Amino acid sequence: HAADAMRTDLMTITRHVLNEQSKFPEARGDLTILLNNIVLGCKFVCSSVSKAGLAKLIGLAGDTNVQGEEQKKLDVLSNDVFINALISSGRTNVLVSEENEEPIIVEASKRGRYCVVFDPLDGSSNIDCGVSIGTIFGIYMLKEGSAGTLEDVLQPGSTMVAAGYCMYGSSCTFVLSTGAGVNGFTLDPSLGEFILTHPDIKIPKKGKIYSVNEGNAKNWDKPTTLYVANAKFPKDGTSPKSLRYIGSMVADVHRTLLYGGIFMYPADKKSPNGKLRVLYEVFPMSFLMEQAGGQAFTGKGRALDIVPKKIHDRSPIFLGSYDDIEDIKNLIINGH
Ligand code: AHM
Ligand code: MG
Repeated sequence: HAADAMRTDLMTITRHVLNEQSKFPEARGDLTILLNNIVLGCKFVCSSVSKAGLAKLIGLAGDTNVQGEEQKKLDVLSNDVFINALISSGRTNVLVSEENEEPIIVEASKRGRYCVVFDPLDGSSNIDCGVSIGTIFGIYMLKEGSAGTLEDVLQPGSTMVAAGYCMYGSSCTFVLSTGAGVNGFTLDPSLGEFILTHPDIKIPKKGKIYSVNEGNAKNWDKPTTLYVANAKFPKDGTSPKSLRYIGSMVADVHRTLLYGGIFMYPADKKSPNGKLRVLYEVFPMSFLMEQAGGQAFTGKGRALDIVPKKIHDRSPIFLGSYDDIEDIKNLIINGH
């Protein structure tokens, strides 16, 4: 019976990644081990996020609690957890975190073949009010012959071997691509395991939602202004689009992936490069979008073709349903 089979034959994230890797005879299981450690970090953050409100009762973040120990802020705590999980996997080499000014070069005895770029807890303005936040990561393989330098992570996003995010929302959701489509997993708290719940995610070809911080409209350029005006007052007789903006990239991108539509953080007069960071925000999300059949565009070209110059570089980003990104491209290229 199919329904019973579903319940007794659990596709955990580890099993799924092992299956995917078995298609590559040269794979040594290193990526599986690395991803397992990332998953561990996400489980830890998930549990901490759900207790964040409680933690406030015994002492403010950054304060000392009743035991007299310093309480770490959630984003600092998450960063420490991920760095430890990544280094202890023995599979990493160069790490870039949003929380660290400089890249972390893993000590020789613990080095492996992978570089990981990550934002341990994105959407920090949403922590204190209980709105969804998330972890974003991208994985590069060390360049042929490299011992591990900054050059290994200053690569276009198209060379990533895997990317994903974990959303700490009403449930804890892990979305992953190793370059063969996108799959979504939900944490079963009773098992402590991520179970495949959204196999082979494909973004709808066209959406009915636009997602942008409209408070910046005063400083937008003409194409962005026109796009949003068209979304509200369509000239072709179609219904206006709905506006959804959470202000947590992981949550806004997750909704875009599942429901379709466009998410944008465009350039504006105050921020000519937008706000979002290329390596650990724009690249992983663009990788997932393309793998799900959508597009990611910077306003000038394909987002995954950017060659970052510095690890904390920013870029404008328009990502989402294939047709919706075509619309913004046409506006930028043709002015209508
Ligand atoms: P953060 O890394 O400081 O949390 O900022 C990134 C977040 C994204 O999650 C989100 O898409 C964006 O900032 C929202 O910015 P704004 O508040 O300007 O709309
Ligand atoms: Mg961030």
